[in-house]
Amino acid sequence: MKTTFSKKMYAGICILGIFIMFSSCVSNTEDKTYDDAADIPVSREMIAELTPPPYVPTPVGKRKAKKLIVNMEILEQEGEMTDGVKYVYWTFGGSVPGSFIRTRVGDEVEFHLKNHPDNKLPHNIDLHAVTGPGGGATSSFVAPGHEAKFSFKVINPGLYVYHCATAPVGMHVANGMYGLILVEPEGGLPEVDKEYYIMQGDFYTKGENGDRGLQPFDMQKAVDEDADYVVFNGKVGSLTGDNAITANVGETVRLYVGNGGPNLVSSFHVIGEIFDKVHVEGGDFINENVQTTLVPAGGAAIVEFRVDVPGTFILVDHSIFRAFNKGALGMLKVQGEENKTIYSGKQEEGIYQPEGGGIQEMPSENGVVESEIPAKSFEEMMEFGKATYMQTCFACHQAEGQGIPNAFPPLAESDYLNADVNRAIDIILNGKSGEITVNGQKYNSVMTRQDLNDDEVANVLTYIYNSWGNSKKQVTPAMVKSRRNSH
Ligand code: HEC
Ligand SMILES: [Cu+2]
Repeated sequence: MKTTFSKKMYAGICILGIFIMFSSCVSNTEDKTYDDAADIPVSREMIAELTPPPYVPTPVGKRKAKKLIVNMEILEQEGEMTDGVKYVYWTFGGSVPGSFIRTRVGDEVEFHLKNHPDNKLPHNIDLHAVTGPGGGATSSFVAPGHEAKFSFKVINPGLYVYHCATAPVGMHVANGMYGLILVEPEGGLPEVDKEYYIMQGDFYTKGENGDRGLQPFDMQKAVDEDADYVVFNGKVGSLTGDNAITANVGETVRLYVGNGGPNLVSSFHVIGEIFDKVHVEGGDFINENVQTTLVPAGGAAIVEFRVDVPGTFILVDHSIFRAFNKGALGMLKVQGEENKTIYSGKQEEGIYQPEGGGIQEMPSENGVVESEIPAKSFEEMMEFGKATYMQTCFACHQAEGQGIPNAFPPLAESDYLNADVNRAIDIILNGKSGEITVNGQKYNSVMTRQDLNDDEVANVLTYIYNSWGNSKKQVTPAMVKSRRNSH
């Protein structure tokens, strides 16, 4: 009632002042703003586009509020947690996290929740974007082979989690039943170049991290909050290597970041980037220039940044053992021109001698000039090599070169290492990412380039090749130097 009246009044004023106030008339009559989003009328129907991670549906832009039909199918299906480890996921739409739902304020969502006849259990959905008891849970409870329908009006803009709320709730969530629903404000969010969907979750398996085979859910570990896997988008490696998300230098990137839990909160961070903007907790409040943002279990955040330099930027939960040992690691690969002002790369290295002599020049780039350093005996190389190993390599590859299953490949009796000396030198000089197979186990992770001079590389590799059952090769500084120069 109130709205119709004020619309007419506006039209009247507009006609009187049509020459002076033309532009404001157009905006006021065409796009009336409503104090109460519940009053926004809907025109026509539309089937919602749903996307699996890391993709998001088309932005709402300037579209009017609509009746939006969401067809969501629940599927219980076996998937891969990491190489050789299988898990039965319960999913909204066949992915973990579930399909991304994109709406705008004022939309009336007609939700069809379908429980596939092959499923074993009843499920439902609680959407945090719903104003109503249980967020829709009580109205959406549905047995296998059935479909439940309910509808709701989205009245608060923001990024919201949805999840299953069927008992035992924790178990349904732990098996992957969560996702994100975005409610854009009238007129849509500002345009950006790239948008992606990332959601963290913690998983609890009967076996330990890396134990092979089909792993059942472990209720006691879940209660104890003792996670075996903490991952982005449902599995280890969902966003690394060929699955990395991408952007070009100069582009703006928006990440819709959720956390399904069930237990752990996420300290979301992108190594080598600063978030220009964070929609804190997915709401209206925007913080700027943020390094790490906290994403609570059952919560979300929208982060935005411009990528200025090329390279691989690593996405992590900065509770850092989760990233390097439990899977919470992803990659954003940025291509384009270098910008040496923003980031130079290593410019020079000198020898620092506190007892005098100041900083000496080191024949840096190409390593140490051999003639200046007398050649070392094999015993000396082993000794220096061990020292370098214990300083730089040990943290990941472990004291006896045994590595850590699923995270860091072994150097002890490594068929990969022994097969090719030049390749091993290159890995230390340039770093390594992408899938490799070491002694029959697949690894798909990142080793950053190690800042060692030719002598140090030669020593450490000689030490490794002559320890732990390896092939007893000797690596000389000259060999390292020629690999360095070949790039
Ligand atoms: C921060 C952790 C980390 C550190 C430190 C590190 N590595 Fe690695 N390394 C890795 C990872 C991860 C891989 C596998 C990369 C992949 O999946 O592509 C790897 C792979 C390798 C490989 C090839 C695979 C194999 O097992 O034979 C060699 C050789 C190697 N590293 C040697 C070294 C040496 C020597 C050092 C020390 C100078 C070192 N690494 C330091 C993490 C690390
Ligand atoms: Cu469920």
